[in-house]
Order: sequence, then structure tokens, then C-alpha cells
Amino acid sequence: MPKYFNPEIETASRDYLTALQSARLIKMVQNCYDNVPFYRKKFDEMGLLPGDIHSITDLPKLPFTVKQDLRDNYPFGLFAVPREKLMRIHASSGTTGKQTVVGYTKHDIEVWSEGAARAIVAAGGTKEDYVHVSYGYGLFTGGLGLHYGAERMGATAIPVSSGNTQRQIQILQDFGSNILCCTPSYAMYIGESVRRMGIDPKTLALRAGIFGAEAWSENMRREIEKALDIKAYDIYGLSEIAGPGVSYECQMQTGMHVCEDFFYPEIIDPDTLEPLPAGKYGELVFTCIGKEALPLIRYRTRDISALSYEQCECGRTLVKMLKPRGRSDDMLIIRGVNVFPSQVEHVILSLGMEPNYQIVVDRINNLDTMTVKIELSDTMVSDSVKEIEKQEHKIHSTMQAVLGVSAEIKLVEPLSLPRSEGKAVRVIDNRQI
Ligand code: DLL
Repeated sequence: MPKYFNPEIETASRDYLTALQSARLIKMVQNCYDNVPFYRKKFDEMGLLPGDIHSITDLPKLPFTVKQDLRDNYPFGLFAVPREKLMRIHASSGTTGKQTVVGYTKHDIEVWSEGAARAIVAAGGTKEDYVHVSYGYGLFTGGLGLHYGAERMGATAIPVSSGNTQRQIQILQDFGSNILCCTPSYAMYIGESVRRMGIDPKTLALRAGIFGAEAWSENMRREIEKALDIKAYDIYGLSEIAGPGVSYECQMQTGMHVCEDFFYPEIIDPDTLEPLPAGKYGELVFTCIGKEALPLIRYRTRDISALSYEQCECGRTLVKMLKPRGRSDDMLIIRGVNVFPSQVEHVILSLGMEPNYQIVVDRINNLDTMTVKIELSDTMVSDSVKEIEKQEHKIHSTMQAVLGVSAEIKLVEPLSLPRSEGKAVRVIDNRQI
């Protein structure tokens, strides 16, 4: 079984990588200056010339790019290539405002596919595998990203797309899919449905899952692995930088190797904007050093992660980013306390419950309130009201200890909360601020 898709890069020495990154950065900065008026203006304002950038260590001299810059130049204003060189457009719909539109040349599609191919091989995928892609196909990058990755590494792609869970399961059974690709929340739902349909997951040919597009915890990983009898691997990406495969987990499952030959990562303090050393959590920033159509400089992702340069036992030398803890803009401020949905999920799973929950935030008489609705598990449904109240009380006190703020806990009927076939919607914030 091949261990790496591209051993030359995935196990390259640090010196080799640094030299490659420096050469590519110099080229991309010149491209931005020559072809993207937005960057030329920024450089001119800062008194910076492309010639001032000699190596990757000069990166902190360069300006940041934020999502609003893409919106201000909607839809194609930051593209660095003429229209005839564009091969594909994707977009990501944010929660507010206009979509973020991204473009790719033939070369960019190859770069992105390579990242996704590396991810599938790192998850144990081979040319003999059926890769079942249940991410949505369309402007969202999930479906086509993993699809091209599977084709690139030589496996057989099954483009199921998302939705119709019964049909997904039928295909898993009849076609003998080996690798499932979807969001972790949808994987959990497929697992739940497999159980309800009375199917023993051991009878499926599934070995592994490649799950991403939203933050998920280690506890959730264990739940999915149990429910589908597979190994569950994390994959990260964002449309602005490429799509899924910007980074990916290996067999060690201890963080995601970044394709740093194309996407150079930094961690910064989101307040001071100063770079942080390896191991420290902060905001993840990427510079696209190997792309043509949308070569973003120091793009602020809002994702909270840390980098680890420690040697990985899998043999890959590419830096790892640790499981994102959520996004700085997902953070809820409840009565002045910072709360991340991932912390709520962690508590629920640590108490042996399934991660079917919804957080509802309100403001009543000028006071923030937070209610966490959690579905009862099948075994708890028959419990007496007293038992259920006891459980609510236990969750309440654990939640308070972990979050530092009190939340009302409501245990609700199984399957009563909405399920998602794509990214899960965990928070309903009714506050009018
Ligand atoms: O979600 C690309 C993708 C598709 C990644 C399929 C993985 C699998 P966007 O829709 O642009 O792109 O959303 C990007 O999703 O900034 C993170 O906040 C979040 N995200 C993506 N992967 C992970 C992950 C796709 N593994 C945004 N863990 C990013 C945590 C993730 N968050």
C-alpha cells in the first residue's frame, strides 16, 4: 500500500521546503503586484516593492488579506489572470453578506487535486478503493474537491453528493464503498441511520472516512469510528485558499499535515497581529505560494489552531496544524464570557451522550440566556422524569464548570433536532444587538 501520494514533497527536508517556499513566494508577490490592482495599491501605500521580499522569512513584511477584501472586490476583482485562463469558479456562502467567489486555472485545479489526493492516500486509500463522496457538489468545494482528489490518486470516485440518507446507505452496501467523505455531523447521522435500519456496520466494506468542513472534537471522532466501524480522519480547507486538502490527517491522527509547498501557514495573535511561535494557539493565516488565479497574501482564516513542527511518526515532514478549536467569529459572548460551540460539544460527549444538540441564545431583560437542547439517547427515553431531571442537573453543573457560565439544559426527544447533510447549524442566536 503506498504510504504517501507525493513522497518527494511529503517527506522533504526542512531546508528543501524553505528554499522552495522562498522561491515561490518571490514569484507570487511579483504576480500580485503586476496583476492585482488591490495588492499593488496596498504595496504602494506601505512603500513596499516586490524586490523587498527575498525569502519566506520576509513574510511578516507583507500585508494581511481578509474576507471583506474579497467581498469589496466581488466577484472577480482579486483574480490575477485573464478570463481565458480561468477553468473553474467556486463560492462559499457566509452567514452574512455576499458570497465569497474564488477562481482556478488548470494549474490551480491540479494543485488542489494534489492536496486532496494526498489526503486520501494518507487515510489509507489505494487505487482499488471506491471513494464515496457525500459532500455537496456545486459551488461548495467539498464534493468536487474530494472527487478530483480520488481521480488523481487513481481510486474510483462515486459522486453521490449529499442528501437522501437511505440511498447513501444502500450505495454503501451495494457498491461496497471503502472510503466515505462528508461532514462529521453527516457521518454521525449516517451512522445513526445505519443503526436504526438494523444494519451491522461490520458488514459494510467501509474502512475509513475523511471528514471536515466544520470543527469536530476527538470525542466525536470516537463516536463516528464506533458507529461506522471505521477510522475517521480530519481534512481541512477553505475555498479562498483552495478547498478540502489544504491540510489532512495521516494514520497518527494527531493533527493535519499542511500542503506547505502550496499554502504557507502562520499563526498570529488576532489582536496584535504578531506571528506566534509553534505550539501556541492563535489565528491561522495562509499565503498561497503555488496558485495562479487567486494568489492571496496572508489570508486571515479566523480559524483558531496551532502549528507543530515535531517529527511525525508517519514520516511526513510537512508541518501539522492541530485540530481547529473553532472560529474566532463563531465565538459567542454570553454575559461577557467567551463560549465556543466546540466546548459545549465536548461536555456533551464526555458525559456519554451523542452530539445531537442545539444552542439557543437569547437576550431577556437585557440579560443573555443560553439554552442547550440535547437529544435523549435511545436508552434514556424510558427513564423516569426524575432520572431525566437528574441528568439535566448533572449536565448543567459540568457545563458551568467548563464554560464558566450557566446554561439551561433541555433534554429533548430523539431525532427532534434538525439534522444536517452539510455543515451543521449548531447555534441560533436570537439576540438583536
Ligand atoms: O469547508 C472546504 C472543505 C470541504 C474542507 C470539505 C474540508 C472538507 P468553506 O466552505 O470555504 O470550505 O469553509 C471553510 O470551514 O475556514 C473552517 O472554519 C471550516 N473548516 C473546514 N475544514 C475544517 C476542519 C470548506 N477540518 C471553513 N475542522 C474554514 C474545522 C473546518 N473547521
